Amino acid sequence: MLTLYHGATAVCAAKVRVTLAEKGADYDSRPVNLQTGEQFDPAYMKLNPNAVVPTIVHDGKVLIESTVINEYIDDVTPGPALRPADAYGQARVRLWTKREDTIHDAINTMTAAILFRAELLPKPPEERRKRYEKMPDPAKRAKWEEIIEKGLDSGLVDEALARFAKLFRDMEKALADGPWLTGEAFTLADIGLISFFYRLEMLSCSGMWREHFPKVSDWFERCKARPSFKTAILDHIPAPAVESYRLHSTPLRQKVEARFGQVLQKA
Ligand SMILES: N[C@@H](CCC(=O)N[C@@H](CS)C(=O)NCC(=O)O)C(=O)O
Repeated sequence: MLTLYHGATAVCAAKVRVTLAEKGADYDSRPVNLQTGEQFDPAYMKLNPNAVVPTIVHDGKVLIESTVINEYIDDVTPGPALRPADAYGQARVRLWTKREDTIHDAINTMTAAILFRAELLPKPPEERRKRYEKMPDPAKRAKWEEIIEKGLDSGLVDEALARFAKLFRDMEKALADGPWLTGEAFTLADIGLISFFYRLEMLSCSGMWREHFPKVSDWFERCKARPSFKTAILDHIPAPAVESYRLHSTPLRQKVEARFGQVLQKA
């Protein structure tokens, strides 16, 4: 049996849930509440010393890192193969999945600048400091502090937008031979990006591709039409969370789109 430690809205965990859904694999669900800090629980950190989700335990074997977990699940569970059989095809999938950590970092920047900032800024500085200090990784801690304090005015937001601009351009080019990122077959390359796109949509940022990248827009609609989008993503995200994302992001939508337009011109 496979056990998945995950968070309802956590995009990296959703990546793994999509893979499990596409494989038709059952799992024992262990929710980790990231809002109340359950990721820092010493028992959980024994499994995942980085204090993040996802983590899987399969027949007693522990595995972390969503991209690695997705390949492992593809290998050990029955169901349709989510990577080509040949080495070159697998390498082409990996060229996409290799980028996922840097794209996740950019997604995290936008979420922190738009949502986490709105939630944390009204709290007393002492309480905010306590939240930062819990993070074991000093680089991540410094990033959070910068973004929560400066919001969209942080230079890290421009870096994130530039990363999206490059990703969308590369996707638009690849999808000329679509319908999927590596051609005819739906693979882990597509799966790795779906929850990231949905997070950007929840943050009212979908204009970034809808205004400029038609093939990317069509690709995301195809992803959303797959049953796994509902069972692995939509069904897990509570309505109040969706509403909170909408509420905090709608007033910032135009500002983000304008900044993205400038970044696109420069890139
Ligand atoms: N590279 C890791 C990143 C995992 C990660 O950062 N997960 C986020 C949710 S998407 C998390 O657990 N954040 C909790 C925190 O930072 O406190 C992976 O792909 O598994």
